[in-house]
Amino acid sequence: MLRPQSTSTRELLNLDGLWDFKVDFNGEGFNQNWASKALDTKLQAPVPASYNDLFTDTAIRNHVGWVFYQRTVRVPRGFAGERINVRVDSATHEGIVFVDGTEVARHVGGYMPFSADITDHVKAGEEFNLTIAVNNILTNETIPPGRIAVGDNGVKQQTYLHDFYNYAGLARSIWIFSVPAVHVQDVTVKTGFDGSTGKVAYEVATSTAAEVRVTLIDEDGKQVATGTGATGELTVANVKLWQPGAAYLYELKIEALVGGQVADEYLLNVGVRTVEVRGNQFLINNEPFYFTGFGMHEDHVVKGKGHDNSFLVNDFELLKWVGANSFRTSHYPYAEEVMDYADRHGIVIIDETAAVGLNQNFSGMFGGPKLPTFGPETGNEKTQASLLQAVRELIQRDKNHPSVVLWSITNEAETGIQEAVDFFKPAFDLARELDSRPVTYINVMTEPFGRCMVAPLADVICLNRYWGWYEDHSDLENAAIHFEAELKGWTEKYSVPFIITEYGADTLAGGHSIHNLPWSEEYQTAYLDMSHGVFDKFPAVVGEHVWNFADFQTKPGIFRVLGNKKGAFTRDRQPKAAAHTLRSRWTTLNNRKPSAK
Ligand code: GCB
Repeated sequence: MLRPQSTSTRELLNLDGLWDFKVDFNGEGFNQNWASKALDTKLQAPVPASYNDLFTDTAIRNHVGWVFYQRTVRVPRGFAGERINVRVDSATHEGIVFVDGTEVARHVGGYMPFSADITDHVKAGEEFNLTIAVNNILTNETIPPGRIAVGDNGVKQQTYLHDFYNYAGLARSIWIFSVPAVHVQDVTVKTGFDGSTGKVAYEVATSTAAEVRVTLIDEDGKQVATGTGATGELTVANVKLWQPGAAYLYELKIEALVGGQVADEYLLNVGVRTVEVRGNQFLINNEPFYFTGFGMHEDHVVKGKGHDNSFLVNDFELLKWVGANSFRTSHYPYAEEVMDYADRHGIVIIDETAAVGLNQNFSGMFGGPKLPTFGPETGNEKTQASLLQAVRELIQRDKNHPSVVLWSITNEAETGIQEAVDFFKPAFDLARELDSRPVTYINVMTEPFGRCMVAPLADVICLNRYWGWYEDHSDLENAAIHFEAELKGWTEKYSVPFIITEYGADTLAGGHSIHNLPWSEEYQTAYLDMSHGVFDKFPAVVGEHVWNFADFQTKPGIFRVLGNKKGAFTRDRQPKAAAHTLRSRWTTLNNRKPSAK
């Protein structure tokens, strides 16, 4: 799905701002047709933002079900004669869009965009009533999965098997945009190079038959290659590569022509780079790449998962300051603005679906009955179909980002049983059918190398390990021994690169201990030093992502003290001592392991 944009042939109107907002406490919003008239409410909610932390009313925060957002929109006069569309960058977890009370779009999956052609429902120059109903419910058939329980007090409760809080609402932008009747519908680029000659293979889909012309423009605005036809390969002399930490972006201008006249123009940023797994190395542009960085979250005070460009810039500034060259979109796809910014600033991304919590072994910790992870009431064919949809939509949305180097299918699923292979193999196959990037999954500590059956499906094995925290708590000497023994086992069994995608210790900023007691800043730094000492012994370990970049909000009712405190930064982005420890290690690594230098 192409991001809407404003070009010489396209108009774009952003609908961010305060919307009328009403919580459907009694489940009557659809029966009473709330979308067909002005919402009877005094509440307003900002878009983009999760709604949960905005209000003082606890019932809103804890609501399980639908909420309604509404505003009037005047269609700009300049949209006249064009196809008019509405686009929702995300609605967590299900969204239904109504134009003057008529449903025009519906989508399940809380972190993906969807759009609808509303030309037949609106008129340029006139107003219409736009309502978006949003549902936060997670079931065994959604990704991520969850379960609704009803307490003895008769109140519905949402449970789920991941620790981050289930923020909901319209956390990303809403747009209307116009495209000409004949327009560019999709474009896929694949890049490579041979010596100093770059290659940009492209494939363009148009709404109806049209001629296609493409032009590649460098950062100085100079045209460096042109092509015609819906598919082709452009050659770029003296190519400037997209490099981690040193991004270079060309602009690909794609034109759809009818009778020699330009009907539509679309612009795409293109970074020329290659990604390859060779033996136990991860190569970017044929050079071994060592991942330094974090698992992150879209998480901020008040806005929850609401996208905000100020926080975006500041988070990337902190990544740069600490020497991080990469991050993982744990545990769901992030806003498209984040992906674009990473492209522009040379930050490498492991791009993850929202398939987190497919593991009933965690039900003890998170609450809920202990059921089999895969079965009629839990992960079934419908869940699997949702996972495949998640993989398809992720790749469809993010395939052209040079920053994305690896697809992550799932985080910490149960993988030691044959049902897991049956469940996940189609998702690996689909990712490989849709794209050429390597594919990974994130292995949980309870599925070690002797047990996990999904590992053979992966091009890269990612390990989340908490030696010294959940195991060998406060005992770093034994943690080091066990960590090393485990990595030895994995790296002897599988000849692939390994990335430690989580390791971390909860830490109270300002907590100190001369004895390195857990939760102190001293313990967090000692824990990191211990872990790094272990990683450096293994050439096959090609990356380290600390859990987490910053402290974040968690599900109520689990063993967290006002949130997960494993951040190297606090929730308001101030450095703990660990951030300085990481900075001194990572700023000297320069994308390479010390042992590889
Ligand atoms: C994990 C999960 C992550 C949690 C983390 C923790 O293994 O992947 O979502 O937040 O552990 O802190 O327990």
